[in-house]
Amino acid sequence: MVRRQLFLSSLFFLTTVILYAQQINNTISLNSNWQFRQTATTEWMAATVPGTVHTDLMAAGKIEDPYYRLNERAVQWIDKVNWEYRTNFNMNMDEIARQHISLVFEGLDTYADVYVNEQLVFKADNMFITWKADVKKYLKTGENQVRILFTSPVLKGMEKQELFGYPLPASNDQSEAGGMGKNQVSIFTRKAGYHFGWDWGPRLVTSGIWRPVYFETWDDARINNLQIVQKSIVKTSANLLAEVELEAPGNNLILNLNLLVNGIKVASTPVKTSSGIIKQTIPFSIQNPKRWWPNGLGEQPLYTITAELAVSGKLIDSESENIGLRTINLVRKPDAKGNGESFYFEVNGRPVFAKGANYIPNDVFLPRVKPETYEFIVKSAADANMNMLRVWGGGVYESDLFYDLCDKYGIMVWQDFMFACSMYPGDVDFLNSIRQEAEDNVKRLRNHACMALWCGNNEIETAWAQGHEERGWGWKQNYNPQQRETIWKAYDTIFHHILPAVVAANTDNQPYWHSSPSAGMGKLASDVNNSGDMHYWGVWHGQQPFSDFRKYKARFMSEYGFQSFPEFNSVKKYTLPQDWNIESEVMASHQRSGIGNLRIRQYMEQDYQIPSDFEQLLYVGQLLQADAIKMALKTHRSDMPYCMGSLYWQINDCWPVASWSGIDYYGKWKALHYFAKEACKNQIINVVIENGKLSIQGVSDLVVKTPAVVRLNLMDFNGLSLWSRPVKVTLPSNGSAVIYSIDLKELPLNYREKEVVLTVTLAIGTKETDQAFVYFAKPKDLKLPDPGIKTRISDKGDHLAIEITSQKLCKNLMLISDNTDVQFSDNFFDMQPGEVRTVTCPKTIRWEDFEKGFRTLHLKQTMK
Ligand code: BMA
Repeated sequence: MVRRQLFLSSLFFLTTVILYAQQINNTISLNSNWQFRQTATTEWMAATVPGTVHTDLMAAGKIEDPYYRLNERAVQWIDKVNWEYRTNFNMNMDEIARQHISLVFEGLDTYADVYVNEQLVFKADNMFITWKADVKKYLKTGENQVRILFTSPVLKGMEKQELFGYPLPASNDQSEAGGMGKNQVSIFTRKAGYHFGWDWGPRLVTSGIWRPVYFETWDDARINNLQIVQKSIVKTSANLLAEVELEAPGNNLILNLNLLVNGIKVASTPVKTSSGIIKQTIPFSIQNPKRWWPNGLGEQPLYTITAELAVSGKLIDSESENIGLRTINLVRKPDAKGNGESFYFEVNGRPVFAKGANYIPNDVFLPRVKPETYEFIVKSAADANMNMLRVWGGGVYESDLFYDLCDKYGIMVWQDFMFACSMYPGDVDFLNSIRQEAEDNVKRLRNHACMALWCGNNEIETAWAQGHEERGWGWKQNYNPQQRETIWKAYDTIFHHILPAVVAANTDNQPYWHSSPSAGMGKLASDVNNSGDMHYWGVWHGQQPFSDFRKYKARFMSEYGFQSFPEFNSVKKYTLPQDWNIESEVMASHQRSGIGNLRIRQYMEQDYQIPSDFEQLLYVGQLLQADAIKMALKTHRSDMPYCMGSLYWQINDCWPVASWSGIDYYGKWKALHYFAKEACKNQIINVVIENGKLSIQGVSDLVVKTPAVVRLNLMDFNGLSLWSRPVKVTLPSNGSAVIYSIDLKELPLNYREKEVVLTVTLAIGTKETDQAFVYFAKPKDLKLPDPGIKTRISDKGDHLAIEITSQKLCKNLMLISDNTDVQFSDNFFDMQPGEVRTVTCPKTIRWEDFEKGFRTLHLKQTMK
């Protein structure tokens, strides 16, 4: 996103105005002094901008927190009425004297008629577009007013559905919960799909000024946009182009355009104006370029490129972009033996296995997501050794900050356009709006180093399954031939024409993939494809065993997942003690997948004893989920280079809920996220027991062969060693290989499968870099001892160190802090008999208070 420097009115500015004819292009924030009311009522209340009607009503004490217990139900009326926002503000003579005064809304949600001093300026109808207009003619010196009328998105949707003539599929639109009967009208409005409900989200259809609003005041010229094209990068130099778009409505003015790299001027060029938009290309180079690498593979150096515009020697405008020097390509080339087609990201010329997760918005009420929350989620991805997030198509094109953080932490972004699990209308206005939305967002995000892929939509190609009568989600069958043609034509136009054309025209060849999953243009994805990307839901939706992760191989696994509940301390935040049962009305309302609880139970009873205690049930549920996803991540990585990506569903939550997330709404890492951190390390071992054999797969993301030692130690739960073996191995370069295997018969198990564990440790040099605890029976059948856990907490100033000793084997030790929310450096781990381990956490309260609220839970405690 182009960052416009904010020159706030100051003494310096006033002096400048008087002394110089040319003035700086100025940004005047309009985020304050807002009020709101329901239309046709008389009570104006204070509003926060950026914000939403729901959060404003909450702040005004008119509604309760919709996330608490069943409160969501009581606020469904909000989206069925209209709302009005207004602000009064002053403009001084100097401001009014400027040649141009643009009113800019970075985001309006969604049907918004904007008035300046009661003159209609525009009618917004797309949440994802930046709305702007020159409003100079409506403004005056002194007091002015901006007023916005927000029309109900669901009533508008109803109108549009009536005009369209028949409903369109929108599987996740929880219209019934919203009191709309079968009318799933979300698809008629360009607004975040998940606001209408999803299988992990509430139905809270917001309205409001959801991103900043401001005036831009300027005179002769301004910089509209700055694109940095990376032509070539070699060791000694990077050759780039700055494509600057200027707006200068007057004639025959000589402007001076300067280009700076990290504040140092590298090029300067005169520009002659001739009424309108001017595109200026400035070639420049960076010597001895430092490359940007995905997390784990190198550094993430960024360069600040600035375009400055001067008139008569006076600087009037400036735009900056932070870029990372790198190439990212999506490589899809046929295998030598005709066995399908690759699907991998090549970064700086080398294949990179994409490790990560799918990402949804961090809240239904987007404007209240704090910068710290964005940083926490992106950093959590990086801390878990991930290198990619997929910004999924039912949410929003994220805030600039999110992509800045992905640049900073080396997280590549797979960016869906905002279309998911639905079919959309294809009338001219709708298509034009989509085109505008795509252009706005592609231009805003294209310079980011993290940007790896643009993807048309989520799961629509497979759901509709054009040309395959027997396939799809049963949508086609609801329409007559003419309707089908209309619906498919809209799909084809949006995803095969408009969106790829926008990406091609506005980026330096950034890749576009028409739908996720897909086996290729015109080829539907399935669970047995040898090309494209795959969403594998056999585990979970299809009730297949976890071991089937090994059966279904993909070139790139862009979705798979398994649900869990938030931990007990998180559940307490949105429930009362009478709700502490997963089937209670409140817990069930915070579980939006109809089959969710049933599936968790079905899988849990296969592997674990189902605890009757509520907290223990939540805990075991998290272990179950972590087991599933760890196995999938390790399996996909072991399938390298055939498979080159694994993104589980989903990293985060948008409210407190049972879901597929690895981090709950309150920021607590579930067992899954700790396990993912282990499974995503650059070099891992994957131990597989299959067909009477135990084999160890070595996986490495580094482009060197690494000599290592694997130590195997079979012991009983008291620590008595029964068999051990050190093995010299070599981890492959950027790949996977079986580095050791042994017949199970050779291990002295002696029918004690339920009482022994095999630890497998990977050592590189003197460092133990990975470890696996291998059991020979299901957790529910293990004869676990009481491990005799002892802990000692010491105060280390800014953090606490918890020394944990386990006398006997301890399975899945969970550290719990009841008095303060902290994140432990490690959690949910197994401990060997006699092991001493230190875990740390930030010190947020007094040692004594922490100590009082600290406790542990381990698997044995949940078993009969
Ligand atoms: C995937 C996603 C979401 C959904 C998830 C869990 O298909 O694309 O639509 O929330 O599955 O069912």
